[in-house]
Amino acid sequence: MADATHEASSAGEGEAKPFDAVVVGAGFAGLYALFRLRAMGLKVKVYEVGSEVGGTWFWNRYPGARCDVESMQYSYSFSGELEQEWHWTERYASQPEILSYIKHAADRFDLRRDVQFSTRVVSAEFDPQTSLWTLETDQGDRASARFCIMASGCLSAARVPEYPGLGNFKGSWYHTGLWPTEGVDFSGKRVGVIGTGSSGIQVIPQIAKQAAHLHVFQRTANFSLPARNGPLEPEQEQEIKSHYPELRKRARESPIGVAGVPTPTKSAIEAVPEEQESTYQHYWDAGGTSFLRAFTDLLLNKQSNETAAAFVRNKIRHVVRDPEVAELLAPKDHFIGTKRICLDTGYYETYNRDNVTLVDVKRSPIKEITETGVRTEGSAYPLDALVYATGFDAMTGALLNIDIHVKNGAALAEKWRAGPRTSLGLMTAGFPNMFIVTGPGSPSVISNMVTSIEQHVDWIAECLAYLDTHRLNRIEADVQAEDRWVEHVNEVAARTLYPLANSWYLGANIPGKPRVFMPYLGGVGVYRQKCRDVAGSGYSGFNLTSQ
Ligand code: FAD
Ligand code: N01
Repeated sequence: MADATHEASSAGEGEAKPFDAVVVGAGFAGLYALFRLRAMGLKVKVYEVGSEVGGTWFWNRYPGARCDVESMQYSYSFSGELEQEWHWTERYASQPEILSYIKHAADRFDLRRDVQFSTRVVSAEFDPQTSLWTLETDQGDRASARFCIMASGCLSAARVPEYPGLGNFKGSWYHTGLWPTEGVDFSGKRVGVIGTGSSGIQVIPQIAKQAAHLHVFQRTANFSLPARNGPLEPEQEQEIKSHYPELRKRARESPIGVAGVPTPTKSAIEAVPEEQESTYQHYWDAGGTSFLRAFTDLLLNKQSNETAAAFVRNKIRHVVRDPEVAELLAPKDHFIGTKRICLDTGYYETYNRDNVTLVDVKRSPIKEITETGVRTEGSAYPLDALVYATGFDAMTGALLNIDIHVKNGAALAEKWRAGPRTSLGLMTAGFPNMFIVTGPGSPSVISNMVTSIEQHVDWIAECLAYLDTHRLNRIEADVQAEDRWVEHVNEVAARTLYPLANSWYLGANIPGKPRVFMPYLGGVGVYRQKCRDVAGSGYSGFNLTSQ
């Protein structure tokens, strides 16, 4: 690899520290990028806002937080030793366990020494003259490098809605995605939770156990399936560990980056009602998101989808004793699975508690946050603590929070004004040598993200090695190839029911955000092959120069 020593960039003031690559973020993606690029002999610097590694699992410390891809698969596959030595205690690990795992990986591979914590990258400028990126941080650092790797996360820009009076609340307030390190004690408190997405659905049962009273402010009911979490049986762990490489290979070639999910063979509407019922019951009892793979066309055909949705609604009605509350909790405004499906432990049962009240803020919207609590169109709710489980500016938020631009040229925010445009979700035309890990246009959030992260980082690392071998200095997505990819992503999405929902997948959760379906739905295995073909052809669709 080229020597990292070069002239300081002209962006801003002062000498920029020289590196081969600068990585933004120290979650699963940034840490693996550091590991992989360092192993190639590159001088790498990582900047991370948080004071620790972990990304998602550093920030989302709310009670009840856990993964919904089984831990034996929601984990790194790049090191056989790491796979064998780590012991997961539950089917779906809790946030503290996942964070311990990531910390362990960081220590085991001595990654921390190249990570600068508590530092936010605020700008990234590409200089076409020198072919260098210069990144500036809120701590006054300046670093320059040939390659800029954005591992800033798809769900890392936490969002609180802009309610009038937001700052007036005299009680304490929290966002699930920015949870205090020291934890929160809700004992004896009147608590409000706004939001019933995956985070709300996980945190609500836990807060309900502590609070004197919990008000849940629900705008849209979400479908949730039982996780059926439990201890990971030692035999099962051993069985997986003895076949890990094959399991990982199947995961990489599968539709969603998870091995062992049965391939459905029949459309739901081809099955008679008894068969539908018994099939859904089977998946319901097994727990997990495989429910959506019970039939071939649940995410393609409205009529088929309705059979699954009706099954889940009936389960809700069966669990929740108050029929009015059950009806409010039973989603009717979107197709099941078209908003990210939730997994829960005792969520619907929580509404049978005397200390929990569901407030329908679709019918009676939140008007303002007051000094004492929440005021809706119809009522005032006095609260001691308020929890925003209101989600993220997903997929583009963290990227666009950085002023990414070309010196005297285009800015990413301008280019993406009408929505993100990428080639393979990995690069965006006009911004040479900048790679995005699990960017919009890649399977990312529709998949087991650790599988997708490893695939992206491997692709990037191999690309950098290729440039080096061929004495090339720059790679940039070709505009026409990018247009074709964007079109392809849209076409694939349009064949499904996904774009019909007001989901964060298409930016619908952020007022004013352009509605573009962001993840690639073609499948992890298919996508992987496409990336491989591009690399194998000498990076067709990308312009490589020695400039
Ligand atoms: P992150 O983990 O988000 O890391 C990005 C890091 O970049 C953050 O630490 C952030 O602080 C840092 N950063 C951002 N901007 C800057 C900046 N300007 N300067 C410096 N640092 C910056 N996915 C699954 O596949 N399965 C699951 O079960 C699952 N569960 C989830 C549960 C929760 C509660 C959430 C919120 C997400 C979950 N996800 C899950 C998605 C999860 O985000 C990914 O699986 C994965 O952890 C992402 O890793 P990452 O490194 O790409 O991003
Ligand atoms: O965020 P969300 P999340 N007034 O956007 C409501 C991953 N994750 O943090 O639907 C009132 O899904 C909003 O209502 P509506 C996973 O990928 C995984 O829960 O917009 N309500 C919704 O109910 C997930 O999808 C796990 O009407 C408002 C909620 O807030 C992603 O992270 C756990 C509102 C936001 O739901 C995000 O999940 C946690 C307003 N103005 C997270 N604005 C696992 O289990 C928003 N809401 C693996």
